[in-house]
Amino acid sequence: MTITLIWAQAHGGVIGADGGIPWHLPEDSRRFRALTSGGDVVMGRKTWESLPGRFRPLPQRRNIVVTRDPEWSGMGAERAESIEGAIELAGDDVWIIGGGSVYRGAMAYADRLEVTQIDADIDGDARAPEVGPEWRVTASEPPTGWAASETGLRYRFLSYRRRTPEAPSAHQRDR
Ligand code: VY7
Repeated sequence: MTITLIWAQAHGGVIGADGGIPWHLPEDSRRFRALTSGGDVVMGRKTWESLPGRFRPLPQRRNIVVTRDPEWSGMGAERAESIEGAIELAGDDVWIIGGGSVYRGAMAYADRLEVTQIDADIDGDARAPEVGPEWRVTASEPPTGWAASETGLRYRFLSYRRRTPEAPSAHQRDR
């Protein structure tokens, strides 16, 4: 099983504002669809509610929604009571698609991160999780600098893998 977190962020890790995504970046929407299609998407209840009606459930994917509300149901969605429960329900190819609180709760289980960085100061009220030193960038598209969107925004796609635990270094050994 591979668990991947996927998000798009502006400067300062802003991922959302007022229950939505405060930009329009079609190149990112296309990449999101291409990567997640055929897999299972796990999202929080607010992210589910934020999806435009015609994209709910996200087509060609199993949609798993995390909520503590045992009464909750959504057409085309499966409910899980926790992130752990969602991961147990999911198949081999799991995509955690947000939002902020679900990313933070899922970070410990993640094998990969697919992060779209947007080179813009955009106000928001939801933030990406911290990406600590246990993560390393394994790919960047473009390899250096930024791509220019048809919208005029500058962006890049970064792929991260969890760093393999390091062997003890020489100065830690032999003591
Ligand atoms: C954005 C949309 C926004 C507005 C209109 C349509 C990364 C994204 C997410 C989540 C982008 C969105 C869409 C585009 C994708 C379509 C459904 C309609 C599909 C994320 N990097 N980017 N996201 N959609 N978690 N991570 O929701 O989407 O996938 O079928």
